[in-house]
Amino acid sequence: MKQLIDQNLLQEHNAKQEAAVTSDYNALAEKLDRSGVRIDTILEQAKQFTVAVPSWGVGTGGTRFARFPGKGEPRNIFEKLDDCSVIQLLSQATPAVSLHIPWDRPKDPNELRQYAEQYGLHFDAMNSNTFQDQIGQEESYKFGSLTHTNKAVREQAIAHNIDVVELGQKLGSKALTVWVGDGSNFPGQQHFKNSFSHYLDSIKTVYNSLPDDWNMLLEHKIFEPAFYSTVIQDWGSSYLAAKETGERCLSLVDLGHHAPNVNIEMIVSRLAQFGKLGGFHFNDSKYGDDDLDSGSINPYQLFLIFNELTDIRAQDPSYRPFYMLDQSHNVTDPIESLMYSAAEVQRAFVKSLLVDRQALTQYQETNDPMMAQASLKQAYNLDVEPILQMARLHTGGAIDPVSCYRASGYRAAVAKARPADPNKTGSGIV
Ligand code: LRH
Ligand code: MN
Repeated sequence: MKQLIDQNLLQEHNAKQEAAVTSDYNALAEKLDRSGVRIDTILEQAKQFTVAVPSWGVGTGGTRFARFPGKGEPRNIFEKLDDCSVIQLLSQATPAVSLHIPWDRPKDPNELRQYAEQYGLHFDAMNSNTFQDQIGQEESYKFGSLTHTNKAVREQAIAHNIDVVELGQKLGSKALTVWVGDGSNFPGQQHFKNSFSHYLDSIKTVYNSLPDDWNMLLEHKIFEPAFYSTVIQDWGSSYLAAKETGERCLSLVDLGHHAPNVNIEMIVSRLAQFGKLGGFHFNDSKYGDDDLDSGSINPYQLFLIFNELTDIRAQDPSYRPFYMLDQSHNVTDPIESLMYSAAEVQRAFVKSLLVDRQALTQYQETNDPMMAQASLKQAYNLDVEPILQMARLHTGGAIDPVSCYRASGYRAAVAKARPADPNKTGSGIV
């Protein structure tokens, strides 16, 4: 398999740390043994855990005010895949890449598929885009897309989504994520029922074009780019639309798309209880849709979300929603942020496996709130880093991906190979 980080450097990096990791791992093994947990069963699950990376996440992100491009930014989908291959090689947790169309539209899908496969990468959910107007586009999405009052605009948006599905089939993807920014900036500007009805008709037409083994994931968002109302504003609207549309139409939860302090782990439980929890866009935020690194602001919330997911999987071990990172890296090296974030999501998952569910259920049934929350904190407060390090070591990754990446000089090398385009500063998330 092709790799862009020297194997000797990776092995030397690991060799220096292996003894320390093994000693930490054995100490944790002994500690877990005392509470009847076999660490190797946890390690196996940690090694299986994966989360997809967003193709648009390896470029430098920005805000509406400015974007400060980093060195060696990828200039096309092939360079984006090169960077994604480095993230996968060192983290061993991100073998899938989620594409955004038209940003990543390849001239030859087969060539792109082979380019990814040389790195052991495959394609996760496809993302359509009817929140920007493309050059030469017939109808504008200024006042919406799938919900627009004008039928011609809705049909154009429907056709785009169907086209993305067809492209995704050639690339081996198995899902379409639909996020629309459709909404209004003024009270009275949009008819809530009519716009939602347009959405339902449009999304049903896209759904009817879906291959039998595909899922469609509807992504809700509280605001932005619309600042008064958004057609798919919350999990309720998303759930209703998914229910109305069909069995393989599910809801996707982007953590940053909720008002501050909303109980997202309860939304996860609700959607799963009614069979409509299809996937996640992991990130973190303090105020709005900040798209900050997962676990960087509120790691306990991330743990509580996985606590719900592990509880759900206790009933149905085959249940596996789509997991993807959806972040904007404005001030860090995107490769470092994505490797670190993948490990933070993996950490939340591993900690959720260490919750004593029998004890928790007992405390819940007997209304012992102190011991109930303490049983969650007991798992959350465990340092599971040795399990994550051992998982990477066993699967050919780096014990410490960020320091190995820095030692590799990859960023300096691509900075030379990819001279910056002085005109491409601008603003916006990508
Ligand atoms: C919208 C969103 C959506 C993507 C976009 C890049 O805020 O989360 O998932 O299409 O970011
Ligand atoms: Mn998202």
